[in-house]
Amino acid sequence: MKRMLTGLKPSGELTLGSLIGSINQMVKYQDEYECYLFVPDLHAITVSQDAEVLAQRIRRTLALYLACGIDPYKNVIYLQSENLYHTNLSWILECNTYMGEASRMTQFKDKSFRGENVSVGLFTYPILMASDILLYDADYVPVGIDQKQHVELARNLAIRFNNKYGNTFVVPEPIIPKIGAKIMDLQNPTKKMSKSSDNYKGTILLLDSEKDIRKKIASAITDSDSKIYYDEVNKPGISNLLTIYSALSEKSIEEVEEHFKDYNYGNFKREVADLIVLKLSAIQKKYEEIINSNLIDEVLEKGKIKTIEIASQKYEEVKLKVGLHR
Ligand code: ATP
Ligand code: LTN
Repeated sequence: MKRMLTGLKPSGELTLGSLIGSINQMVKYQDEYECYLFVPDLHAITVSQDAEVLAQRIRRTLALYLACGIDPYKNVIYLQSENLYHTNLSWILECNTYMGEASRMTQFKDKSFRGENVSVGLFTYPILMASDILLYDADYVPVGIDQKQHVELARNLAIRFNNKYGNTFVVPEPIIPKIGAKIMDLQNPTKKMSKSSDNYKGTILLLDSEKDIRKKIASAITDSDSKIYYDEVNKPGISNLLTIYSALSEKSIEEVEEHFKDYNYGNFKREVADLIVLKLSAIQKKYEEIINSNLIDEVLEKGKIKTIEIASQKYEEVKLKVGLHR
């Protein structure tokens, strides 16, 4: 059975973008592939975090995975920092990564341009991400478009290592959703909807109240035209809402355009909000049942044992090939 793996950083509250771009892909494929879903908490500390808030977010992220429909009995679910092999392999991969290729990562350029006190971890984190993927011989990695370049780095590192030391790693492939690979900010539809955005009105969080969801969609930036059709360049706001509706309803963009063609913007937004509320309220109901139960710890214990076993074998193989032994 092919293996699929992904993770969502607990550096903020999960958004509608992460649901559509990443989690829903895992939910869709969980019967077809052996799925590994983890919380990359070591990635979260590439930017400064409050310790208590981070610990809460780790739990909330796990509860949300399960509430979104990830089956805890079918999938391997784990916490990155509980498995030391991720950072161990990352070091070996770092020593096989060129400064030039690491410096080409556009997300680092964007993030470091915005922030002060940029950490070395923020620069090297795509290599830790490669380690997360290669340790488990993942065939497929479902991510939003912003992470495609990082999965490509993992591919390049796998190929380089295999060529130098003999076949060791599976070369992973990114799985980018056809619809919703980049859900846009509602207030600035040329920018990605992100959990670390400064404008809270632009991002829908999975745990937002119905009232907030309706307000955010009602105030989403559109245009002065009054027609509803998909045109990313001239109508980014409307196109973004059509994409959200299409991804959540699992209908094509053409079907959704046809459905809304005679609507005015107000009614269109109301129906988009209705669908988001319907989907997120079901998730929130499950989340409330899970967050204070023992399920999270049970699942993590199981995941920890299984992933340490797999990762230790891969790491030992790598160590031997590299010459790290007596
Ligand atoms: P930040 O923007 O704060 O760095 P993020 O929201 O991109 O964080 P994650 O929550 O770790 O970071 O992203 C988890 C997954 O969801 C990644 O695969 C990412 O590509 C995807 N994702 C995140 N935001 C979006 C979006 N707006 N549209 C589509 N996919 C997204
Ligand atoms: N870097 C990703 C999160 C992440 C990840 C991974 C995704 C860390 N390790 C391995 C897929 C596979 C992010 O910032 N969204």
